[in-house]
Amino acid sequence: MKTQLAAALLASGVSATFVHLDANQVAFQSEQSASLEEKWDGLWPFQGINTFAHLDHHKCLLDPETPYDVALIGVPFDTAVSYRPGARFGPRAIRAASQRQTSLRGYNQRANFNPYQSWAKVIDCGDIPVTPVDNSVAFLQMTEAFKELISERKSVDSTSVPPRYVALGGDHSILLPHMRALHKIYGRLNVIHFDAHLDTWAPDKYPSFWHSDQSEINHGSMLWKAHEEGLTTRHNVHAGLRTKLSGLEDYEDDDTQHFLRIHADDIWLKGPEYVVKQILDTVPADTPTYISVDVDVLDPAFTSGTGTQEPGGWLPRELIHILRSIEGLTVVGGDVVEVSPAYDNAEITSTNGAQIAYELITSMVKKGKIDPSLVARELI
Ligand SMILES: [Mn+2]
Repeated sequence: MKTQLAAALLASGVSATFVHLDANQVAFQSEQSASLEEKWDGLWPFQGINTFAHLDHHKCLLDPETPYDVALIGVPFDTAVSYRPGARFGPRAIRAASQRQTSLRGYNQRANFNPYQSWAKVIDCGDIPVTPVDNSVAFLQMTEAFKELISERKSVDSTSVPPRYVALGGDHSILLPHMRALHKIYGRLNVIHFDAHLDTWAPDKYPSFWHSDQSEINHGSMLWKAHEEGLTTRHNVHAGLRTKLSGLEDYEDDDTQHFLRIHADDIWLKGPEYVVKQILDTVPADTPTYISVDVDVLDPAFTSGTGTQEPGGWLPRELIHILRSIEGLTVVGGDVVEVSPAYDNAEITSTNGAQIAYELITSMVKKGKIDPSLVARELI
């Protein structure tokens, strides 16, 4: 039996030295000398409780003293959608799809950088508890949570710069509470908005006789609301557009909100470098910038699991290339939204969502610490 085992192991390339040891003897020796961490802390990617990329989990809202530099925060909210609901399950799906990201296998070859083994402490802050039965309460909860997460705590290495977040949605309206909190720190923000849709629609573009304050905010009007509230600059970009419109007057409304529009077809008709140049020519590199990625910017072939599909979208490799090409911008926050796993096939959408979050984290850590002069004076 032992000879057969040796022959099989040799055939598989295992060294002869190992083959000569008795299997029980190896186990015994290892038990005598190894620490608990050596023996039991080596989970395979498919094992363990799912945090994003196996990062340490802290309930950051319950523990304001936990220091960190960049964090993931789940926002399981989807009651502002106009079509297919289900993105409340996005954060847990993205976390499950992120399991092949680990600090040991976290090196991003496109960026030549491992965001999980650098200066920044990167953690998973869990989810914001959001009610699914009252949107006015939900937006209050999300806004207060983001304010607490960002305003009330300091990052590890700096007393003057708050930590940064990549939010895992949730429908796209979660951008608004995130930007409200960031605005209190940095003032107006440039927005780079990867999406098939404009999301700058005024609420009356959704035809309904019935109206209330909370019906102003939905996942197609939150950028309009952000502009109304003075959260955005004049240097904003939509990228990947191919939405159907009410008419060209939608673009006139969009113009008043100071967005440059890059259409989905531009990436193959004019090329990826055209898209990169348009973004970099519009967004000043050293001013606070928010990157929001609706996964429906990708073609439905890669995003069955989303709420409002639009045929003719980008390839994942194209989106990744664009994100890598704008990594020099000053990203103070971002999100990945509209992953809706009930419609997803074979975790394709959620795996793309996890990759996008990884690219955003890579950019935020690679760029380095935020310049304290960007933080509003009275907050230092
Ligand atoms: Mn959107």
